Amino acid sequence: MWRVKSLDAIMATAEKKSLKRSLGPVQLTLLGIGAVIGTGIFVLTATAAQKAGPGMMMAFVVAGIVCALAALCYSELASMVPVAGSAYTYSYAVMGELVAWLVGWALILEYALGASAVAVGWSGHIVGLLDSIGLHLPHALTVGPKIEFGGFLRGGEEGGFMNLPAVIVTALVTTLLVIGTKESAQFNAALVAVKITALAVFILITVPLAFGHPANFQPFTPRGWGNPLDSSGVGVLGAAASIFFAYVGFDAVSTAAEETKNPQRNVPIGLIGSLLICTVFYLLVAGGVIGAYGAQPLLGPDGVPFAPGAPELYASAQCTAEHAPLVCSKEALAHVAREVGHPLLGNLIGLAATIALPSVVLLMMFGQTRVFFVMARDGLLPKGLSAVHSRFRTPWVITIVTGTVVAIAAAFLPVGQLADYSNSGTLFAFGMVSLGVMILRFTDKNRARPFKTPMVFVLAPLAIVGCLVLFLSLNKESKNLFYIWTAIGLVFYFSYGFWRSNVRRGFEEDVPLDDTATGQPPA
Ligand code: ALA
Repeated sequence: MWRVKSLDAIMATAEKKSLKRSLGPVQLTLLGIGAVIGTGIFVLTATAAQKAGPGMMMAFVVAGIVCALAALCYSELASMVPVAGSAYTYSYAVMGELVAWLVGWALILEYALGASAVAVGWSGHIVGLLDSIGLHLPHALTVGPKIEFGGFLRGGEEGGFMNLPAVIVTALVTTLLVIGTKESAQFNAALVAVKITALAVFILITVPLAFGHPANFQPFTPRGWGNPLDSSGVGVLGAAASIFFAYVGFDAVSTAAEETKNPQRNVPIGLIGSLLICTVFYLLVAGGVIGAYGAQPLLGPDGVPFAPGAPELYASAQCTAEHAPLVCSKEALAHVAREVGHPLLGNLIGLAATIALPSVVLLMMFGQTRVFFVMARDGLLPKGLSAVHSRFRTPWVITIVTGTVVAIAAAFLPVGQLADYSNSGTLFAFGMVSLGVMILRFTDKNRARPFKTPMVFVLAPLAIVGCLVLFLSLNKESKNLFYIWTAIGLVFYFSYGFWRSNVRRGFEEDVPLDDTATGQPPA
């Protein structure tokens, strides 16, 4: 289980294989921005406010710093090993199969549940838009049922049954992915423009107002900084652990390395470029939200703040009244714009999110299918999953499996909880990548590093500590789900992957897959 897949073998398999190299640096940065700006900023701003009040600005900074540190580590590995599979592939080469498996397993939380979270965020916007034109969908079909299960599954609302819009968008995206990557990337570029425009409009209408309301920034940290050791999941660190979701997705760039032209140069540009652009936008948006509208947490009847996204919060008198506070909204930015005197622009921001969020679902599901694809190619998951469609050249079986998982989670769980589950997997993967980059500096000193993480022995440990602190700052449901998920993964590995692994069986290149990839039956 400690066997590694050699870097040379990884590169050789990639050379031979099957996905088209079609992405350049601009497309790749757009891929990054397309994957990053989404539900986090458009929706979870409300969750962050309930956890930290105006202190959520600090949460954006903390989460952004942790992501930037992880991105620097990612870039070194992505430029050295420019193949599909991102954190999973790197871990296989550096820390061995068991760690790689656990990372790949955690990436299912990141990508699949992340895609579900964004699909639910999309649902909030389409429901809001339809409401604004007088079309009210039945409540039961817009939220999941109230769930409280064993301390690791929590969510839903009174009277909810399933989130139908979220299921529909997932089905549409799955279809696009089966049709093909190239089309998807071009589609993505147009939608990135829509998102950037919406955020820019939001900043233009709210930031000037913010200067007139300095009192909205007081008290700045009504729930303190939070304590990673008490599992409450609130305060600035609790908000950072959730809002971290707003930055996730830049690693989709490295996941697409195998489909990138000149990946040695273009992958680091795509990763770091997209992260920088997003951070600037987020801080301006957060400042605008707080200053123009206010972002204080909502207190329950007992004077204690509601749990973010709790059924009681949505049922409270303040949330059911008109002009509800930010923390009640499932379409935070559209809501704030409407409430500060721009109903039309608010609806347009909602429309922009409705148009653009499916691209985030698409990118996260794209990441998931590529990770699954490589894991199946390596023999850790059943081979049949990695079948490539003869006409579209896409891993269609795995895409449909992924779509089904994403749709089920989106149907029944709320956005905030899904995002937190997703973050638990992402933080684990980022931590492992940051560890891997240091190990590789010792074990493979001489290999060319087109991008070198600066001050790696300072920045990589900081990235690891940052990931750990954010992980511990998640609420207890998310941490418990992560532990249970990991335990299931271990059982699966020792009963399947351990025995079926290509590396164990002594062939590092997968000949049958290359045959499948060309659409020909294996010889
Ligand atoms: N960062 C992406 C989002 O916020 C996943 O939707």
